[in-house]
Parts: sequence; C-alpha cells; structure tokens
Amino acid sequence: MVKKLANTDEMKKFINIVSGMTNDKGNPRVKKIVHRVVTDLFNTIEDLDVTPDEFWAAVDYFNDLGQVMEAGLLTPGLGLEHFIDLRLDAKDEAAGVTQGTPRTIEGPLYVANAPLVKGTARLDDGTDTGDVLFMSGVVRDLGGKPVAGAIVDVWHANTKGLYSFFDKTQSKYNLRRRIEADANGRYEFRTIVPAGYGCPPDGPTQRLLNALGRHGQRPAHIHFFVSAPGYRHLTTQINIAGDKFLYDDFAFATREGLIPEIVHQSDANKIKEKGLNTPFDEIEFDFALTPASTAALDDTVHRRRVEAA
Ligand code: MBD
Ligand code: FE
Repeated sequence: MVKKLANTDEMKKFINIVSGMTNDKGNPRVKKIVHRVVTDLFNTIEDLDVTPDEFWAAVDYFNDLGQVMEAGLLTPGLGLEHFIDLRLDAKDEAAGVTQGTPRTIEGPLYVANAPLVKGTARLDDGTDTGDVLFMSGVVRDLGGKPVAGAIVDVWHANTKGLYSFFDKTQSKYNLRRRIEADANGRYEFRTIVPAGYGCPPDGPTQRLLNALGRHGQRPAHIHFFVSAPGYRHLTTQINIAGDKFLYDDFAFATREGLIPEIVHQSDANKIKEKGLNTPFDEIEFDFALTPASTAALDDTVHRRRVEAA
C-alpha cells in the first residue's frame, strides 16, 4: 500500500505554494478557487490511482477542446451549465423571490447584436425549406401587466440543427433577431421549425460522451434572452413538443413550463390569410419577467460572446 500523499503536511504546504497562498500578490479569490481545485485533483489522482497515461490523455484533451472551441459545449454536456441554473433557482427560493418564466441554459451558440426589429420579425432568410413557424406572445411582469418595449433576443438552429455564424454556409444573422415588443408587450416572428442539435461527431465533446456511453443530441429548441429596464435579464429556451430527445437532452435544458403546444394549421383559409400555400405551425408563448428589485443576485449574463464581424 502506497501511503496517501495528498493529506500530508508536506503536500498541504506544496499546494499552498502552488496556489499562491504564500505570497501577498495576485487575486485572493482566484487563489482560493485554485487551491480547492488543485487539492481536489490531487485527491482524485491519488484515490483513483490515475496513471500517467490517463493524466496526459486528459492534458491533450483540454488542448483538443480549446483548439476547436468546444469548452462551451462540454460544459452543458457535463451538466455544469444546468447546475449553475439550479443554484440560481435555489438562491431565489431561499430569498423568497418568485420567478417568472423559468430560466434555462444559454449554450455556446449565441451571437450578439442581431438586427433589431420592432414588433414583428422574420428570422429566416427564405433558403431553408423547413415548416413555417409563427411564434408570438406577450412579455409580462409577474402581475400579468405587459412590459412595453421589452427586447426579445431570439436565436435557433436551421433544419440541419446548425446555427448561423458557426455554420458559415448560412447568411449573416440567419435565424437570429432582436425583437422590440410593442406598446402592449407583444412580440411576433415568422421562422422555420428548427431541428435538434447534435455535437460534432468527431469532436472532443462527443469523444468524451462516447466514453460515457452517451449521445450528444439536443431536442429542437429556440433560445431567448428577454430583457427590459427594471427587470432581470431572462435566459431561456422553448422546446418543440414531440421531439424524440425532449426528455433526453444531452445538455439537460428541458424544463417544465418551457414546452408550449405547437399547433399545426392546415386550414386553407388560415394558410391563405398568412400568404402561404402550405400548412404551417404556430406557438403562443408569453414571457414573465422578474423585477430587478427583487433579484437576490446578479443574474446578468456573463458568458463570453461572439460578435459576427
Ligand atoms: C446548442 O444548440 C445548445 O443550445 C447547447 C446548450 C449546446 C449545444 C448546442
Ligand atoms: Fe441551441
């Protein structure tokens, strides 16, 4: 039996030096976190008898992740992004804050500064032959009062499950808009029904998922940031009901209250009314915003964002 190193006084001193605890420079918060993470890693390596080969495979893995920018994809895959949501929920509950529309993860595919449109928008550029979807609703406060001028920042995948900007075959800001709700808090858009997303099959995220015996699929979904002065920034998604992966999301984002009914309209008059010649789908969904004054914590988005050049 090899003696356990991680808990010895010598190792504790070593980890203190590693994490800068023995100097008076740097950032105390960073030191505290690094100290904890390094301690936990030492213990993990020791308790699980991680071999040098396993260790160096993990180092290579991080490099691979960074090389293809998949750190933000692995994070939801390991449930960490959902865990952050659960913690925010728990803090709200402890503070007695009533939440409006449930939050759920942002994911790695947002692009800032999509075109800003008043009231009604068309998200698709007309090149995707997916089913036409009209989605609309009202942004309200917790009392049900409309929030005039709220910004509904929406983004979603095409029928291949791919997002513009990341998928360079799509036009700039395709399937992405910021919609300014009207005086009655109403927003509306026309788009196409997205398909679910799948992790790049040859990428490092899917490689780890394979080792865990897991798939890397998400159910079809539409992302939203909803914001207005005096209210908390809401990060959420709605799911397309009926999707095979609805309750088997590799990113764990499906939540009660975020699965609106999708109504298939095949009535000839309704089709004509919309100026279409094929059946279409409709979703009605209202957002409820929590006042900023009741926020127990800063729920402002924090993620590093991509801006389309
Ligand atoms: C997505 O579209 C997504 O929303 C998340 C969370 C992860 C990968 C792809
Ligand atoms: Fe997504």
